[in-house]
Amino acid sequence: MTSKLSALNEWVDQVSAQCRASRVHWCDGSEAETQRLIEQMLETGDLLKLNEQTHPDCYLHRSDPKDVARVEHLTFVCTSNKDDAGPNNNWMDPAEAHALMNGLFSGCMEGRTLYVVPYCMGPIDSPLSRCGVELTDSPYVVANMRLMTRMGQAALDRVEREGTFVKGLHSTGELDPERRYIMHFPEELSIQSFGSGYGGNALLGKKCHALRIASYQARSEGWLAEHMLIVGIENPAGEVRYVAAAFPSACGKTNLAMLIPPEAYREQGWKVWTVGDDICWLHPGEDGRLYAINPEAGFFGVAPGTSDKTNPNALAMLDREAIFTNVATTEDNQPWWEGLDDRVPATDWQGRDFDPKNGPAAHPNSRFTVSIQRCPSYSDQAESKAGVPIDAIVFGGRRASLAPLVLEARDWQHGVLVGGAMASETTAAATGQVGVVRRDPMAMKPFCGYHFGDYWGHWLALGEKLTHPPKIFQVNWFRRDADGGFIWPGFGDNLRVLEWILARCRGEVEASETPVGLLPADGDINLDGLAEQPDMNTLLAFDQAGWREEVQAIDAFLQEFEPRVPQALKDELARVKSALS
Ligand code: OXD
Ligand code: MN
Repeated sequence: MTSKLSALNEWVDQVSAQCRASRVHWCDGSEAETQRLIEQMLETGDLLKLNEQTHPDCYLHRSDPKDVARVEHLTFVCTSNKDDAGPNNNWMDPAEAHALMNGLFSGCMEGRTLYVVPYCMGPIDSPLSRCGVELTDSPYVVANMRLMTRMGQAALDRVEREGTFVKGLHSTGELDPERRYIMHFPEELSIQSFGSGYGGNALLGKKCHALRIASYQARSEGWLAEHMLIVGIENPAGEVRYVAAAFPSACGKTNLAMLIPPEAYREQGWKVWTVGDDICWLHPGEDGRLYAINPEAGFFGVAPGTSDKTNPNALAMLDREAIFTNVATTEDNQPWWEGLDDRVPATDWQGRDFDPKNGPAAHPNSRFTVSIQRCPSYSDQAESKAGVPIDAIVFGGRRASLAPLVLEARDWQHGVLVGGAMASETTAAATGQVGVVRRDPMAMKPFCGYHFGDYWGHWLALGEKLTHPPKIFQVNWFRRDADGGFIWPGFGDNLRVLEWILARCRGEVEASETPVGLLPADGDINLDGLAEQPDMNTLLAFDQAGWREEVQAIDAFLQEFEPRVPQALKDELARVKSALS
């Protein structure tokens, strides 16, 4: 097979010759194709079959033990002008990066098949969607891309109609961490990834395209590509309001996207609808509101901690047609991870007999891949061409202290400061130390494809175009008490906070003003039905001295992005500072 688009054919021919691929396979995305790939991976050991009775059509992939997370230090944004990538990215000169990658790709697919994977990010017929083609030598990547994107013939048809697409080239190479690079060329709308088979490094539609390249594209086209879940909240009157929420990796976006309301809420008729759990493309609509689509079609969720208590919806979709990566297995070959239940696993994520001395049985960043359509709370608006209208944008972080349970920004400009100043403790989703507080503006630190100063400027400019902008909030589910325990119950009970947020959006409740934003008044977060009353005084305290230190830290952080920090953002910080003094 070839394509009607000569630019695509020429690129495939050129890559296939350069990599000396033994075969080229154009993916049509069909069921039969997936079955053939799975058979082949079962033969090579790339996939292992899990218990067919309990988990029909579920497979386990064990990655190389040194290839288990995104590698931010090996991820580059290659713009012709270094300053355009900003201090928030590693930068390499495009010519140098191409020379390096050409060397790595040269001959790397000898004896391997080159798969041509056309995909569409977003509903296949939505004008807000964008297409790409990934060339990869990994059948595991193909199988994941089929779950994570609209992949195959329909995407190819759209690529051919439009004539433009993001070019992604990927090879697992030898999985040598010394020969591993994830390169982005935003000016060329292209991505080159070598030496890793891990999700965020290798499924190029996800972080590389839908965030880094798309954020760059979105800036010139007047929209936003964000690291946000999208969730619909239906109240007892049957009205559904949509919230987009940004959290750093492994801070519970998947859980929030498909939360089950507390019993008292369920009885009243509250429901939650999942549109997306990780990435959100926000476009201004003609009515002056912001509309969101989820560019993805599946979940690549963190397994550890997922249980029928924390996320029953996720668990319900993980017993069929799922790919598990780096989880442990039980004696009867069911997938298992820490926090799932109290069974003792037989085999750890590296295939060894489980021995607690070797650390956790499942890798802390082990994942499941599953189609969003399997989600019990899948929204009937997830395929909407126009997207869903967003009432509230929520920024969240993992902070043991200071940041209150919820805080409302005064207006869009203040909201951009709140998002830009976000900080969170690091998690296992990326290699490096876990638990260190780092600034993670809009949860985009690892994902923004250009200079943060320009990015904040773009947020501010976009806000000016919206006659009905969403309100912006900050949340923190992770406050700890003196013994280190979490104060807020989290999970389904986070709906209590979302209820307040939506009530604020409709102007139904008052809030109390502080220099750093608006806090719920006493008693305005509904705690009915909670077995234990959390310490709301701590959760909603305004710590003036703590915030004074915080604004100094924010100021120092913003300075790192000079001279490109928008004046309006500095003015906003100055306003907060003076209100605090
Ligand atoms: C993810 C991540 O995989 O943010 O979504 O690391
Ligand atoms: Mn993510």
